[in-house]
Amino acid sequence: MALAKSHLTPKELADAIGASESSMRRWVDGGQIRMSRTAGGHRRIPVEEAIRFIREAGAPLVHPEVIGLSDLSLAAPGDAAASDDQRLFEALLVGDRRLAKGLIVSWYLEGRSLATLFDGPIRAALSRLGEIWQHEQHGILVEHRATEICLEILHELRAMLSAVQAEAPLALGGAPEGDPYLVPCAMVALVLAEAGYREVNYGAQTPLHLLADAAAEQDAAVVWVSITAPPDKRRVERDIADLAGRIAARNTPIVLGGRHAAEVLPRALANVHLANSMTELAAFARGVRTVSPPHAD
Ligand code: B12
Repeated sequence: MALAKSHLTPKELADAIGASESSMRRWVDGGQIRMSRTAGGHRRIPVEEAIRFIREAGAPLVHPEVIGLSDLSLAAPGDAAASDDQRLFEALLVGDRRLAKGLIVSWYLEGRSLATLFDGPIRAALSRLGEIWQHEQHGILVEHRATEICLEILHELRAMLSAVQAEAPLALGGAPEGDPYLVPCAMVALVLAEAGYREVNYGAQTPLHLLADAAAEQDAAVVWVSITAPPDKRRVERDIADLAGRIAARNTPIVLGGRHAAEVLPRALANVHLANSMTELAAFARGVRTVSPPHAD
């Protein structure tokens, strides 16, 4: 994990964002920044809390290295003419892991939601990279390397999110057997974590009938399935209908998404929902939390 520290002193956060210690004291006293105390009584800021504050206050991170994010300096706006999509595409095209991470993490720290980044520059870059192999064989290597870099960045973003409460509702899911796509699954898990869910991502190639058992055992509030590979339509639709039927008794919704999800959407099942993007998923997740009291915080 890239974050060098789990906690910062107030002075370290002040240095990182170029603020004075008196401003920091004001924010702490005003409750804008939550602190904990060491056994010796010293004030410490959990690094995820520092990140939340930076995002919400729009504070510039002038010394990212103080919180272990030195790669962000690479992402300083360079070629003003290049769009975000283009800059990320180029970084992934040449396998520049540090720049790709610097770009995504700095956009996140500017306050952009994970869902917007996933539906926007990351999806666009992977989509373009996915075209290359059709013309040049080495495109396969480029695509594999870019996928691996994206997965690493998604793991790093996970570590930057505020801790989810132990009693938060649980969301679990994965992609069905025959579907090898890991990035969409990791994105779903992150969007749900950002929306305040505890999440379990079973990832690619998951037998769907096992999700029903897991949902019952773990009292899941939401089950999700990502369908990115062209599915065996009849089998996957039947598996989804079975899964939906088994979790319906507990009023658990199932949310389907992914480029081929619409093809396996069982008809007339009230607890099955289709979401076309991570942004729609985030809205759906917030909706479930507000209408289902047993799972609310
Ligand atoms: C990386 C990749 C692979 C990797 C995956 C590695 C891994 N372990 O994850 C590997 C190498 C395995 C692979 C294999 C193949 N691939 Co491929 N692959 C891609 C690529 C470049 C990126 C996929 C990705 O992760 N995208 C990022 C995701 C997040 O974006 P997304 O899929 O658009 O998802 C968005 C929405 O659908 C939604 N969403 C997704 N899931 C969910 C879930 C929920 C619950 C919700 C709410 C929303 C949601 O949100 C996302 C963000 O906006 C795509 C290109 C592309 N356009 O996506 C090709 C692509 C999907 N692959 C393609 C092909 C042809 C193949 C192969 C057949 C190649 C081959 N000849 O072997 C195989 C088949 C594999 C299989 N079993 O089906 C084609 C598919 C064409 C089609 N008709 O569907 C594509 C489009 C490339 C292309 N332009 O030709 N691939």
